[in-house]
Amino acid sequence: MKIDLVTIFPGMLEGPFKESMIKRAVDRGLVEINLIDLRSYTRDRHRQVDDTPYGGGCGMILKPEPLFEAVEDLKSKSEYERSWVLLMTPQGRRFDQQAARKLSGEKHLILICGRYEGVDERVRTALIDEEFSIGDYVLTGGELAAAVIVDAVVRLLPGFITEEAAANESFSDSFLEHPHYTRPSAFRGMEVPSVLLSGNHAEIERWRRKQSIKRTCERRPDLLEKAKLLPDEKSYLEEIMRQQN
Ligand code: 6GU
Repeated sequence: MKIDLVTIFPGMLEGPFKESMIKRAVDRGLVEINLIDLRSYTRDRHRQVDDTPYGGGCGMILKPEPLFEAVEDLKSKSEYERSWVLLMTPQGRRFDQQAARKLSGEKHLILICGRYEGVDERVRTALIDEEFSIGDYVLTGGELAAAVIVDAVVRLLPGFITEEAAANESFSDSFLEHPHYTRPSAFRGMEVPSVLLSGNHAEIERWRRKQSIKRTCERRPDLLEKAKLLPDEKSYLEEIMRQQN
């Protein structure tokens, strides 16, 4: 996969892809990540990327010409037939795991980081395939949102995570994680649940699923509405609900 990030602050995006697992994916050639400075697609002496809004009002709007030239150039340089162009904006659809899964099937993503009051409407209508927000709060620009989306997408690429982790994915989509423990088995009077020390893997798996459902029920009941529950999971849930009421 190839990911191009178009921004006027490339420095904001340098850190996140140079560490840890995403760096490994880049080093292993699973993904190529390029930071593109929007200013390099300006032609005027002042390298102007934004301008005041027609009709008046405060704030600056990203001009169409540099964005069109950037996206057209990146598409023409790509070896892939199809490029999928995303705009990071608080007005976009809320990004979630399902969107991450869909994007991970693309070969070439171009992420445009919005800034200021927004982008010229002609960019939206003629250049962008999909608009994303990462949540209901306001960021100073789309750079951090783009970093979040790249992270979520890259970890889903084939070969990134182990088979076992991939198999767990559909479960973790609908339920929160169960509690985790590591050594020591007793710490400041707090004991690790004995089932985890029992060596009984079937029993441990049952305990974990039950804890996952309990946590989800307590903290994110909205997730349970979307979940496809197995019959035994349904009975756990009913038991937990009865205990809550
Ligand atoms: Cl994509 N951009 C901005 N500026 N703020 C946001 C956002 C994006 N997603 C949530 N808040």
